[in-house]
Amino acid sequence: MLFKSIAALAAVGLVSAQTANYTHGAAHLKNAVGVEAFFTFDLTAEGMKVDYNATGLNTTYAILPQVGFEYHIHVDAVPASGDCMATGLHLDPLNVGTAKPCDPKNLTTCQVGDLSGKHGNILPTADGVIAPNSYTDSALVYAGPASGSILGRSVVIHNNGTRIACANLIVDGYVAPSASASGSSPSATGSNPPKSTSGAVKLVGSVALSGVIAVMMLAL
Ligand SMILES: [Cu+2]
Repeated sequence: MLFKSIAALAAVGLVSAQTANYTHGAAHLKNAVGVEAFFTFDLTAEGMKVDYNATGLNTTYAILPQVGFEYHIHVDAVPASGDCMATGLHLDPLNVGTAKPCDPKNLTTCQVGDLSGKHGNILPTADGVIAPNSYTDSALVYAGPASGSILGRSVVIHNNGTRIACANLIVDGYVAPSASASGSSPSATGSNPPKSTSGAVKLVGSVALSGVIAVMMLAL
């Protein structure tokens, strides 16, 4: 038990040391038919503060206006071609999958990248203007790219499943690895984490699991 406690402490320490490196990211999505959206991701003491606003998301454009637009963090960056289909799946480091719908009241049922599942779809408006919106999501982290980090990812907006707009999440100070260097960790700071920290990042990536760690520590 003592070893577990020390390991948990060490893991948390490593994660906070890493996340201190990056604090701000932004994604600017734009498509050919007038959809434009701005997302920012700011690391705060409470978690990742997400802000967004958009234009072009009108009720005519939405196939299902009452459902609105879904949006997610996808694992892969948008290629030079701009093809949103090339961004891969939702960021899902805990392998939650999509078999069960995301229940915002139980975040363990939600993929980390399923932002609209956790925080609500973007509902279209008559003029397409989406007023500024904001929330904090503590599952989103800036950490090693092999983990559940949002570094090097993309933001994708869907309309009834179709990927209508996407853009890379550009994080201040972060340089994405080149395609040929996949598997190696890029480092703007020289503080590459050892591979073993990825499990720890996944753990603290979830509010619920963080709670489990806290309870475990109390029990010791
Ligand atoms: Cu998506």
